[in-house]
Amino acid sequence: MLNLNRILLAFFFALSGLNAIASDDEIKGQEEAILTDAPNVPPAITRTHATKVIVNLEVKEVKKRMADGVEYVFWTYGGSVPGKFIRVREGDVVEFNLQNHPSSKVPHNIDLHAVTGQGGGAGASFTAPGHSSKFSFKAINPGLYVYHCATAPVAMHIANGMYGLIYVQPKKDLPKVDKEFYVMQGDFYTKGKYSAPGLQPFDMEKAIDEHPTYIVFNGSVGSMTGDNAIKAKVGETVRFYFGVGGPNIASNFHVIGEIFDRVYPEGGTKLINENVQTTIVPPGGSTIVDFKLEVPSTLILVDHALTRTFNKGSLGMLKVEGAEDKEIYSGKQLDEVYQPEGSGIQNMPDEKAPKVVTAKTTADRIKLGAAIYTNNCLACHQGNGTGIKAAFPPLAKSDYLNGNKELAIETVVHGRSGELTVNGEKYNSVMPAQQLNDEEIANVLTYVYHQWDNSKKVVTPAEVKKIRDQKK
Ligand code: HEC
Ligand SMILES: [Cu+2]
Repeated sequence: MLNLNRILLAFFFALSGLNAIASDDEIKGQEEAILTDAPNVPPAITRTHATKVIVNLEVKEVKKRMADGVEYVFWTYGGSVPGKFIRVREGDVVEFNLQNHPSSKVPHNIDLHAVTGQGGGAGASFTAPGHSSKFSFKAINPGLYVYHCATAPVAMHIANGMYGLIYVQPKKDLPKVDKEFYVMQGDFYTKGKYSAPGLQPFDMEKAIDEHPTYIVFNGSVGSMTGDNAIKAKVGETVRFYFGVGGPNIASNFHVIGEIFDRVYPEGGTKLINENVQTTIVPPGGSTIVDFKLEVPSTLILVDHALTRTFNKGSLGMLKVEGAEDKEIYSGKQLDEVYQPEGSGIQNMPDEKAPKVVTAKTTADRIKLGAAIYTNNCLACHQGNGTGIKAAFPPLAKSDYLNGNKELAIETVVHGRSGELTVNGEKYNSVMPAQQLNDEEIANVLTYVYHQWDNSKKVVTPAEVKKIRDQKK
């Protein structure tokens, strides 16, 4: 008798337990998903029950800007790279409609890493140009998932931009933040070199060798710099939903000038790491990072494998405006001469000190200047003098440089900071004063003036000295 009672009791509790799950997971009503283009994220879902979510996503092959003067035919989910951000809630049933625009050249499909089922939906969504496919899945696992095309050759479809993120919001969502951003990194392979102008075709050989020409955030060089920079205010907390489409290159995601207060490694929802500088994100993987903005600055988003950032494009900016807090960050407090004893800068003459090579002709000056340029200027202003959009102004055909020799000399002698307009583009950064002598500055500037269709001015050491002396 006692046993039977126990069994009945257990049965009763089991039933009530089942009921609790059933009511939470019971599908009530339906709605169409709000889809957004990067860097925007759909609003948080506030409903507390599961529903049927209808996603309509259109695949389009479009010609778009890869970098200034460079175009590429991207294959997209929704018209841009990365594809539309999809947000659903844990427990929702998603009805997925994939349309392939009639102008597409090839069939496409979608493999969502949030799907439990054959191929993540790939087979069920295989869609010829001018057709539409439908399948549905239940979003059982919360987290941030990559989706991508899985039509052969898969790596090529991904290399052309076919990826995006789907966030399955946990029943109990992550803590609220003030602003959310959507960023994806991808590697691109073009026949021409980085920045080679015109419409660039895909290069399969470079892709197989994993030698990307471009590694960028949100589908192009400069997608989040200058006027496109994302913005927030001091005091706000921000969250990045960050993913890597690849196809091949993992990201060492880092924000210069901030620390991730919280990281949800690999886009999962269980583990939280705190106080992280750089987090690694594999192709086909993601991460969620949160941080509070304490002081105004321009934060720089990078792949910390830095030649990718300075030579292949993976650079973004988050402009933070608001009041300074000099205790958290003072800015420069001192700039004075440092000459430890025996450093020999003023304690001449030293027989062993290398003699300054003096150029006798303009040709000499240009030749000596070329080496100085490579060692002292190239890292920022680039080998071809084009600079980097919104970060380092161009020296090639620069109206600032070509317009006024004295200003150019002053820039190199004393460095400069603050707002500056070159060829109509605004810069607001810091150029450090160059530790070069008068002869060397004359040489490097003469070299620069004789490159890239510049105005062929000649700068002499006497002119440099004059400007150096003026500010003393
Ligand atoms: C660490 C990066 C860096 C290095 C190295 C550097 N610059 Fe600059 N340069 C800048 C930045 C940033 C600016 C814009 C500063 C501003 O916004 O006020 C600039 C501005 C200039 C300008 C004026 C703007 C223009 O485009 O005409 C000249 C000329 C110039 N630099 C020349 C040089 C030369 C020559 C060298 C090497 C001797 C050099 N720079 C090295 C970062 C750098
Ligand atoms: Cu495809």
